Amino acid sequence: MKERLTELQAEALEKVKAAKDLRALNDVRVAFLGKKGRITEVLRNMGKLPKEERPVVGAYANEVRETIQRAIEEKMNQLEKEQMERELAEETVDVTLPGRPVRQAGRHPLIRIIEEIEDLFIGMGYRIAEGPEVETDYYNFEALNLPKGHPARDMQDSFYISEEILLRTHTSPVQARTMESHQGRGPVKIICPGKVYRRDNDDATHSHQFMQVEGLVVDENIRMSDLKGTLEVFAKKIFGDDREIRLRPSFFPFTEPSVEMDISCKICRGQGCSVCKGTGWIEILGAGMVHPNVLKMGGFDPDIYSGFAFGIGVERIAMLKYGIDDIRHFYTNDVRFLQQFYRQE
Ligand code: 2U9
Repeated sequence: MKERLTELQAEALEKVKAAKDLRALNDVRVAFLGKKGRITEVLRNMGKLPKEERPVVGAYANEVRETIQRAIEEKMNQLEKEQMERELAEETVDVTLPGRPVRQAGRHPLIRIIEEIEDLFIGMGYRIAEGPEVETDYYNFEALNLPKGHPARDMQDSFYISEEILLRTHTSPVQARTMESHQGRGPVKIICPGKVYRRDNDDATHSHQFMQVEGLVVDENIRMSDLKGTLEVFAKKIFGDDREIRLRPSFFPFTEPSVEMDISCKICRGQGCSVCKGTGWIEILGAGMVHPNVLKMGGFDPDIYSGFAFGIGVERIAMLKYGIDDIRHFYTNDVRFLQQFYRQE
């Protein structure tokens, strides 16, 4: 029986050695060590041996069993290692290959201007206020000293939804609402960025929908000089320290006195060119001291409080700053236009 075990051990070790993969190795294990395996079968016949031989053969059989088991384990480790190496070799990444280019997006030029304006005014202690784009006639016109019948609120100029509801024509109703919410107590110090709508035929310089940033300060002792200083800081921050400003008298129903602000033309340095139409100056915004009627309707006593307000057309600022000749470029989203702004942080 011992010889039989020795033969089986030699045969098993030979088959373990020849096993090409884990499956074949498992077949060897089942064939020799499994429940119905050949070594198990020999052990089952131990009962037929004379009593004194049984412990010796039994011990030998266990030795054979362990030898085969060890050989299988070693081979299994070796096969697993080989498989792992094969897989790693197949999955090797060539880190020297060039990558696929990723197209990077960027912020829209109008958003860049708005954020730049917001940063500047937040730095001067202003808050940002927002409001609805669909407005009531009251907040869009009435509260801003534009009573019914005023020429600036002609039905032809605005998008009316019903007799009392329209798309806001400026962001001024946000200021009117904010003033009202202060219940007659200052200070109010806000800027209002957002979309506005006017019935206009679209062309290179007009759009039926555009962006504004308007500002409002209401407190005791607010003067025209505060307005002028604020606007000068704004102009120099956006267009450069080398630009001069000037205020010209103007008219708006919601401010009195009203002004328009020009900056000196950078192209001709004040000499006169096609951009400034020969004047040396370029108009950039409108502003003024808040009309007493507007203060009153906003709940403020005009004998105690005064204020200034300004309105900035964002497209116009962006066109002047970046040299854009057609307002429609902002809305058509041609990537060739947009990507020119991507990397100018
Ligand atoms: C309140 C009081 C006063 C806002 C003002 C302007 C002057 C102005 C234009 C600039 C270019 C509009 O986008 S644009 O066409 N705006 O000139 N806006 S003062 O005055 C206000 C607003 C709200 C309560």
